[in-house]
Amino acid sequence: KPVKAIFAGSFDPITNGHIDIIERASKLFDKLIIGILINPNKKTMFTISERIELIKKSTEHIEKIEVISFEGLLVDYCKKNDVSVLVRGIRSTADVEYELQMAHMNKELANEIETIILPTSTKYSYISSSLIKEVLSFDADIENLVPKCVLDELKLKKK
Ligand code: COD
Repeated sequence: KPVKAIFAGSFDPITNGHIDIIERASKLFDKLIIGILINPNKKTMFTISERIELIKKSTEHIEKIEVISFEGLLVDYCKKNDVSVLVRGIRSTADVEYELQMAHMNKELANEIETIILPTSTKYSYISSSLIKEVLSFDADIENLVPKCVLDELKLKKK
């Protein structure tokens, strides 16, 4: 049976760190879904459709992937859509505690779904969407940290 995995997140916006995980995880499974959480309570810089568009554009070179948005529990989306693996990235020990907590909770909610945690490539280990937004607001050069299409949109948002 083909194995479907999901890489879920806020992706506000997608960074080169996320893309690194997507490239590597896409080789491990028959299909990799990139799932954007719809969270009406969280203020985001990019709308869901903007985030979908940016992810699609910056992952055109990667095969076997699909970009979707979901509401509610991640494991519920997985059960409904026959997804059996949750892919997560960790940057440093600071991420580990949060990731383990989520992995245990998701295991409790859906025992048949496994979490696979991939360590980030060293060169992306300090990148986060929130830091990108913060340094951009001070006119920093972030060309190497996000895909070109994201950089263009960030600059437009700033104006
Ligand atoms: N390098 C590698 N990986 C990275 C990098 C980087 N530089 N930056 C981020 N990542 C990884 C993160 O570790 C994470 O694995 C993924 O990319 C997405 O990151 P974010 O920050 O966009 O998204 P999160 O971590 O806020 O996403 C959290 C979810 C949306 C997955 C979570 O809140 C969720 O599942 N919500 C749905 C409700 C639910 O099921 N709740 C119960 C959870 S136990």
